[in-house]
Formats: sequence, C-alpha cells, structure tokens
Amino acid sequence: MALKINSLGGYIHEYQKSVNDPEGFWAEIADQFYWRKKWDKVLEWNFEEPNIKWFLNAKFNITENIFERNLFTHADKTAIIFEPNDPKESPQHITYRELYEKVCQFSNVLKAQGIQKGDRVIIYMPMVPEAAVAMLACARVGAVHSVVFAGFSSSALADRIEDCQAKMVLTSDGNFRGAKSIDVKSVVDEAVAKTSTIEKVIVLQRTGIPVTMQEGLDLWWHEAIEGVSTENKAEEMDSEDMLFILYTSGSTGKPKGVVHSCGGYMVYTTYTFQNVFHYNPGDIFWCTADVGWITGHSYIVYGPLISGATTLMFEGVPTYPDAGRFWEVVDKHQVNQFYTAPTAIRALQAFGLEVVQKYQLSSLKVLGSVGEPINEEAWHWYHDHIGKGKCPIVDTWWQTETGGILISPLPGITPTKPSYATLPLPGVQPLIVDNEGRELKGNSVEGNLCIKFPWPSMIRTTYGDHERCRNTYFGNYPGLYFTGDGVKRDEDGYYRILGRVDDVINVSGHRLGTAEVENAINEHPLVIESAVVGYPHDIKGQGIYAYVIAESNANMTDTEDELKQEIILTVSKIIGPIAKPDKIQIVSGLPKTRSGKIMRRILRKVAEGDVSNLGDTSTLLNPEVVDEIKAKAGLA
Ligand code: 7RM
Repeated sequence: MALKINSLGGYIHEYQKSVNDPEGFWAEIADQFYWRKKWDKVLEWNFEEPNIKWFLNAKFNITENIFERNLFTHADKTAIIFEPNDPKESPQHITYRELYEKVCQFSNVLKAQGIQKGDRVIIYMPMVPEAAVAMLACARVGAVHSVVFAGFSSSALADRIEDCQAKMVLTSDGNFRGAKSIDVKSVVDEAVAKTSTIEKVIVLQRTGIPVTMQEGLDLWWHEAIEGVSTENKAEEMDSEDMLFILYTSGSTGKPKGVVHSCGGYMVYTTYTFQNVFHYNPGDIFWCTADVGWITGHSYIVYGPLISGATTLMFEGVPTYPDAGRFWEVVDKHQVNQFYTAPTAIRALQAFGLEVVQKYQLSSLKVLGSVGEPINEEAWHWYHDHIGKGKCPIVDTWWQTETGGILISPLPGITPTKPSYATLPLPGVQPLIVDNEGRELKGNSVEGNLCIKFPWPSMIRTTYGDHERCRNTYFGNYPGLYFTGDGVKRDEDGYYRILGRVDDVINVSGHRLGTAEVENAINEHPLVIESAVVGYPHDIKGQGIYAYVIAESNANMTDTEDELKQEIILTVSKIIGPIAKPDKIQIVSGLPKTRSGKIMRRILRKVAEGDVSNLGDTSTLLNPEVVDEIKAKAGLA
C-alpha cells in the first residue's frame, strides 16, 4: 500500500485535500484495500442522531486484508513476535501463514461451538498470540469481539457479559505477570455464574494452574482445535457491520460499550499506523499496551497486521525481572518503533540511568507516547536516553471512541514540541469551544476539544443504547463530537491536550469514572457516601483520592485504617486493582451546594494539597466541613 506522507509539504497538501474533498480523499485510500465489492457511496452522516456510515454497501472481511491479500507477498514473514513474561522462556516467531492457519482453525472452532455472525464473544485473556487469534477468528466469522482487560474483576466482567449478552468467553487458566501467576479462570467462573447468556467457555492452557472445568460449559482450547481444519472461508461483512465492542469509562454510570464497525476502522487504523510510525517493510513494531485497551486493538493487532508488519506482543511487565526489561526486549528483537505510555516512562525513569545504559537501543527509529499527557521531563528523558536524541517522539492523542490516532506529529516531518500532540492528521477537523459552545477561533486559545467532521474509525453507537451515545458525545455542543478533553492551541496552531474536563480520571493511562469508583466504594456496608477526585501523581499521572463518610461507629478512630483497607479491597473486587484509591480520607460530611451537588472543585484543591485559593465557599450548605477536611488532610 502506498499510504505514506513523506514531507511537511506532503502533509499540508494531504490535509488540505482531506478537508476540501473528504470523500475523494478517503476513497483514494480505501481503494488500496481488498474489498469483495466496493462501496456505492463513501460517506453518509449527521451528528444529530448521530448517524455515521462510511463506504456504504462495501462487502469484505477485515481478515482477508490481513491474510489472503498479504499471503501472496509475504506468507513466510513474521507477523507476531511473542516475548513471554519470563525472559528464560523462548520467544515465538509466528509467520503470516502460520497465523492464518491458526485463525482459520479457530474460526472453525467458533462455528462448531455455535457462534454465528453477529454473536458477541468476550475475550478475557493474557497477552499471548492466542488473544490475537481469538480476535481475528471472531472477525473472520463475523462475531463481535469484546476484549475485557484481564485485570478487571468478576463483577466488572459480569457487567460486560450482561450488557452485550455475550454467548461465549475465551479465557485462560491463568496469567503470568512478573513474578506472579494470576488465577483467571475462577474470575470467569464467578462472572458466568452471575449471568445467564454464556453457553461455552474456551480455556487456553498457559500457566498450568489447576482449574475446575465444568462439563458441558468449559472446553480446553487445545482440545477444541484438535484435528480441526485450518481452512476457512471468511464471512462476508458489510462495511458498517459491527467489528467489536470495547467498554470504556465515562463520567456517569457503568462503562459504555463503544461500537466500532468494520470498514472505516480498517481503513483508518491502517492509514494512521503507517503514517504515524513511518513503518517500513522489515521493521519490527512494538506497542506495549494490553490488547484489552483500544491501543492494543488498533496498534498491536489490526493496524500492523493489515499493513503486513511484524508486531511484537509482550506478555510481561516493565519491571520484571528488572526495570531494564523493555530495553532488553528492544535490543533482543531489534525493535524499530516503540510505543508506550508516559506512566511507564516515568516509572522506569525513576530507576535511574544505569538500567538503561546497559543496552544499545540502536535499532530504534520512532518513539510513541499515548494515553495521557506526557510531561516535559518525561518527554526529554525519553528523547535523550531512549531515543539517544535521534528518534522523533510521536505524542499521539486519541480515544477508545476515535478508534485511531487523531492528533499527532508525523515522525521526522512535523517539528515536535515537548508535551504537544502538535497537529491533526489528514481527515481530522478539530475545533475548540468555550463552555457555552462558542467556537474559539485562531491561535493562542484554550477550551474544550471537539471534532466537527466524521473520520472513518469513529464510534458508531454505544451498544444497546444509542441515546447514551448521542447524549455523551453529541449532546453537549450540537453538531460537534465532544471529546471530554481540554486543549490549548498555541501561537503556532499546535495542540496541547490538557486532560479531561469531565468526571473522568486517567490513572496510569487507564480511564476511570469518578462515579464508577464512588459506586464501588459505596458497596462497603459501612460507607454512607463518597466523593472521588483525581490529583496529580508523580508516576501515575493522576492518583485517586476518595473522601468517605462512614457509619458512625464508637470505635471508628481505632478502626479507620482497617476500614480504609476494606474499602480498597471492595473497589478491587468490584472493578479491579487499577481502580484502588491511592488516598482515602474519612470525613463527617462533603461540601455541598444548596441544590445538593458535591462541590468537587474544593475536594480537588484539597487533594492537590493547595488550598490557597478555594474560591467562594459561602454558598455551601455546610461550609464548616471544609475546615474539617482541610485540617484532616494536614492543610489547615
Ligand atoms: C488511546 C487512549 C482516552 C483519553 C483521552 C485523553 C487521554 C490519550 C493522550 C491523552 C494527552 C495524549 N484511549 N489521552 N492520549 N492525553 N495526550 N497523547 O488512551 O479511551 O483509554 O483514553 O486519554 O484524556 O480522552 S482511552
């Protein structure tokens, strides 16, 4: 495919074309993919309902674009390099032909186990090649996959099974993570028992941890594939058929199932993969995300594999067996493009330079960052010590809902500026509005980031609740997609993402709703009410600060620490360890307005440790609690 932009002039030209004639622009790109039947119309849209359709009536299967098309040219090329958790275990190199056979075989298994086009399949697996096989086999038979990060609890998993009425779960006997192996199967067992739609669970053997297999329900992966044909004809999909659902947190209620469709997602993730990382044939690409997040979907699996690239899957954690693991893997596999999150960079930076200096890192050409704002210090450390000053950093801004990267430099083309995502990619039309929805034109402005024109891989709906999709993303500013992020456009027209402006917090690049964490805390029997805010955290970007009103209890002062521990356990059980509060403060009341709304602004200030400018508190129903909260936080 010839999708690549090679100069700043080229970028400006392509960008102009994409704005002046979006349909012509995307048709030319889409033309380079393999379609059984091409589209009748490139785009149909309105942001009121919303209704977004790309490449209307085109027929194809995304996996044919990975396999059938690429097999002619590079059947024996490595598709996936698997680097296991334990560095003593040998890596695996899986060729396109081998991956094709595994995907076809597992497609046949899915069908034999009753999965049909349109059925939902949950994938709750470790970072092993079979997770990619599972996703692609679903795509091949037209089933809708919903990958759930294997760190989520059984109740979070049950919520997702219930929401999408999934028929099947694909999982493993356990996960290796650093020095630990984690039991996964019993989490699935609990979730399946709480729900009523799961007909089959297929279990990959990974750790050898003993598990209970329930007759008629559970099936071993290795037994299920035994003797099954490695040939499979892909299901014909419409461009707008659903490809997958991925749950993500918002400012209200339970996580939403973000729906992506086949055609637009394929075109956009492939186009952005090749341009943002300047992937060249023969390069080794490594994205350190988990496939449970959108970054793993778009830039470990789909974008790279459709491009015929070699993509590295790493099962482990950055600090096992030591904090040099990432760099050891880069050298071992001669990684050319490396894509990670600022939280990992900051965590590894804290271990000092000696750990890094043991490695050459000479294969690296492009460094990527994603998930949260990258602070200048981390940017420079990444640039100087990992990239040795010679690798451009692409600070890529995007979301689960956007499917692919929207704002990012092109490496070696767009002049970078630390902590700036810089400029929109071709096809992306950002717009900044103030809180009343008025457009802030020109440079040197700050406000809410919106997008005014559709791009191919944008969210189509939230599963089972289109109204929620409309309200969340298209209801705030009529006619615009609202991202939930604050942004600054500087004097050069460069974009700097400032972080969320809604009640979403970003902990180590993971999105959590404050309401979601509060609901979990409130499950503790002694908790009356709680309020959760984010606060700046050196490594995680944001930490979770919870204010909790507890049942009055004569011994409370003696047991406050115990109560806090129990609250942490409760959150871990209801959501997962990633949502555990970093700090809990037991309070007698929460600052509330006369209409009963919690004044989070004050709670955020206290959590930040800066109470110099609390603003007007006289309108509060209970101004006295502010002093109590300040005093208890040691800020009086
Ligand atoms: C890809 C992903 C989305 C939220 C988004 C932002 C934040 C992501 C950057 C960033 C500053 C970046 N999907 N975010 N990338 N903030 N600079 N380069 O992370 O759905 O999990 O999160 O993450 O707030 O709205 S996500």
